[in-house]
Order: sequence, then C-alpha cells, then structure tokens
Amino acid sequence: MRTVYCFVVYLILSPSLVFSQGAPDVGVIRWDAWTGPGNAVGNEVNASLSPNQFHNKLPFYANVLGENSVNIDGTTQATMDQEIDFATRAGLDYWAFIWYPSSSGLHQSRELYLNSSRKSDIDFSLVVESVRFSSGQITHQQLVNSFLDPSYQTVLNGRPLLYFFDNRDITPADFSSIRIRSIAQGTGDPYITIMHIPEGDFATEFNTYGFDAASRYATTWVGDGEPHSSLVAQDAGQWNWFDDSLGLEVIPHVTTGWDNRPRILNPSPFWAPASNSWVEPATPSEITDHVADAVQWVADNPGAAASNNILLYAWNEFDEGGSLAPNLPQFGGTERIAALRNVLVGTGNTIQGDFFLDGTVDGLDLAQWAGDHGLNASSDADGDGDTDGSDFLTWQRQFGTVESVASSSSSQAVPEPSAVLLVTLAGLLLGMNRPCVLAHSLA
Ligand SMILES: [Ca+2]
Ligand SMILES: [Ca+2]
Ligand SMILES: [Ca+2]
Repeated sequence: MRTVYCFVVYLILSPSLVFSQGAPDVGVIRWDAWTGPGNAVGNEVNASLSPNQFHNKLPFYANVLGENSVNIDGTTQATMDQEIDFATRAGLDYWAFIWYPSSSGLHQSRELYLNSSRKSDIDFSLVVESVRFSSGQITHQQLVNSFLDPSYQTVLNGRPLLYFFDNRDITPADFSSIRIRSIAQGTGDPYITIMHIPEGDFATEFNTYGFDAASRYATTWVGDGEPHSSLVAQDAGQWNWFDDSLGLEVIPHVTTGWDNRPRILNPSPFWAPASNSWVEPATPSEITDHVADAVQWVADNPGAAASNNILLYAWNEFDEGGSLAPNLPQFGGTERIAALRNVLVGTGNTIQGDFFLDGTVDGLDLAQWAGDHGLNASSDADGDGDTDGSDFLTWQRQFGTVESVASSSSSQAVPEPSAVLLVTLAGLLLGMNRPCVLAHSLA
C-alpha cells in the first residue's frame, strides 16, 4: 500500500458514491516553462530552483550541476513520452495546456505532445488567457481548429472542453464567434469554463458572457505557511459558492500545493510574490484525499457537475508549489504518481520493485528507494507500509525486469544484477549527496 487511503475501500464504504455517468474525467493543468537556457522564462524558473534547499522540487528530468546550480530542460521527445507514461500510470485523463504562441518558446511541450507516438494515451484541452486574442496571437478559427484533433477532451457527448483563464480582454462576441465556428466545422458547441473574472459581479459577468461552467486556476489567497488543509478548505468552499450561491455549473478545482518560496527568494520581472504567499506542501495522501473529495462532490452534485470533470492544479508548477509530475528519484520521485494511481486506477504498481514507476527495474528505482528509506512507504515492494531492507531485496531480485508492452499485468524477468553493478550503484548513491547523476539517463 503506497498510501493508507485506498479508493477501492472508499467506494465500498461510501454507498452514496454512485456515478450516474461513470467516474469523472480528471484533468491537470500544464505550465510548460521548463525550456532550459535561452528562454527568458526558462531562465527564471531555472534560477528559482537552483538553490540547494529547493532541489527537492526539481522535476525528474532536471540535472543538478552543483550545490546551487541546475539545468531544467523538459523539451525533448523522450521526456514528453516519459511524462505521458507517468500521467497514464497516475490515471489522469487529460492535460490542460496553457496556450502559448510559438514566439514564447513555452509552446514546445504542447508541440512535443501533439507529435508524440503516445499521444493517444492521454487527451488534452486548452487554457487560454484573454490577452492571446486581444494581442492577435491566436484567432478564433485557429483555436477552434484544435477541437478537430481526435485527442481533444470533450464533455457531455462531444462538446470540446475549453478553459479561459480570464475574460479581461475579450467580449461576449468573441465567444459567440468561437461557438459558431466550432459548430460549423462539426465539433459541436464548446463547453467554455471560466477560471477568473477580474472585474464586476461574478454571476452577472458569467451570464453576460454565456459561460458554461466555473472553475479556478489555483487557490492563491491563503498563505503565511499555513497547513495544506487550509487551502483544501478554501477550494471546497469555492465549489459550493459557485453552486449554492451563484447557481452555476462547476468543474471542481483541486489545488495540490501553493509554495512560492523559490520565487520569494528569487523575485524576477515576471513574478515577485509576497513573502507570505506560501502554504506548507501537501503530503501525497493529502493530495489524494483532496482529489477524492472532489470526486465525491461530483457524485453528490450531478447537476452542478454536469460535465463530470475535475481539474487539478498542476502537473508542473514546480517552483510555484503545485506539481504532480515526478521529482528526482532521491527526492520522492514518483510518490504523487503512485498515490494518484491508488485513488484513480485502484491498483498498485504492476512490478513491485519498480519504485520509480517507469516500467523497468533499474538504478532509478534504487535511487527512489534510498530517498524513501525509513521515511515513507513510497518504495514499499512488500506492502507492509514501509520502505526498508526487505523492499530493497525485492528490487534486487527483480532488477532488470521490464514491463510487458502487451500487458501491464505481466512482466519478463531477467537475471539478478551482478555484484559489480550493485557496488557501482551503491557508490553512486553514497556519493550523490543531493546532486543526481542517475536522472541524467532520463533526459
Ligand atoms: Ca523503474
Ligand atoms: Ca515495505
Ligand atoms: Ca518492512
């Protein structure tokens, strides 16, 4: 058991959790600034996570170059394909890409996804900021063209799910144009969900613009090092406010963290958060409990949650504090992926010694085990709720095992690792002392 909480048990104990239209689809926001050097925003986030005390927030594809030096570049096809694999294992249904123009460089991960041979494993949606229209970076028709992609996420029998970050720089006529164009090309009436209405009365503006549902990008108005539970309470209050007070349809948002301390220490021209703008990071089980709450809310409120959808913040806001994508293996690695898998898929790992959840049993799993040893149950091969020497022995026995492509429930075993290899890996781990050389092999 990777977490105490098990969704299967939850289902048995919660007779009210009956889905009239199946379990909800679970999406997660992507913010793709992890471009490596040469990009202004990429350089800023690289600087945010360079100090040693923030290396535990680095994505799995980062390279630690020194005590306070890192390089974070997620813009390779191999990294994207690995991300798709992790998201699929977690049981996520779609990524909601924040749309960026090609001039920004922040479009690269979206392009890598669209070109991936594994694209059909996870759907996608778009989050559009109103400024993209007012600045002429995307036209109504270009946006609507995205709906033609067979992987574009739909709700309510084929309506393309479209998020707008805000309505600051657009008019109701823009949305009429988007709807008319989509219907004309045969992709239906988009389900337009607004995350932020910066001016005017929320319900009045919502109705004037004709939005279909309300959601949020993230809950950001709690801070000062409060526990994660205070953020969870704010989220749930917002769902009920949309529903009970305003009478709107809702896509419940699940904020998985809000920890701006990397940006507070390294303010930049793009962001300079207030010194109290952070909440204690969530444990994996706090995240999955919150996800389960949202799933329950959808089941309890079928009218407001008509789209049968929830949205998580975020896949990869690593330096803002909301991330689900794996970290480096010695810093928790795939612990959040494993926890989500327990809740959303209802099964554990298919190969017990594959602690890093990438389908093979190798040195990355040993690095994850070393980071979890004595601390948590994220490398718990024998299911007794801890990470200890017994779990290491399972890893050792399974070393070299590769998950079968044809069936995730079977695997092929290969011989044990040689003594020489074990000594080499042990030496790597002893010498690691924060910087990770093993993660390099993922890039
Ligand atoms: Ca592995
Ligand atoms: Ca164990
Ligand atoms: Ca044990």
